[in-house]
Amino acid sequence: MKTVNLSLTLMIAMAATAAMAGAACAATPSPGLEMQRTASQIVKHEGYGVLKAVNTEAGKVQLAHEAIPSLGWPAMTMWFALREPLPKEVMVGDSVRFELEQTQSKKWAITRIERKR
Ligand SMILES: [Cu+2]
Repeated sequence: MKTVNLSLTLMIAMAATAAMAGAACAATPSPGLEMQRTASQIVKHEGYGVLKAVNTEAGKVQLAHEAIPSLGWPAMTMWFALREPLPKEVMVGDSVRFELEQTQSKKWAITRIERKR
């Protein structure tokens, strides 16, 4: 009798768990969950190059960057948006180390830039 009671309790518990799981799947994900997923997809890449020009108003820098293996990019000269203002000590002609990430609109932005020492 004890065994029957136990398995019945177990079945009820399992049914309840299944119902809860079903409800969770049917519910639309909360905005918080969506944000976490997006954040975990952002990958940072590291690059090196020379600062060629600065457009302060547009918040952009032109870099002659070395190849970036993590992106499969060859060396080239291009403009990048800056996430934050350029640090004062970084000047045109400086060798720099920078970090890049892709924004939600698929554009590349520099999240960190510093003089290479
Ligand atoms: Cu490039």
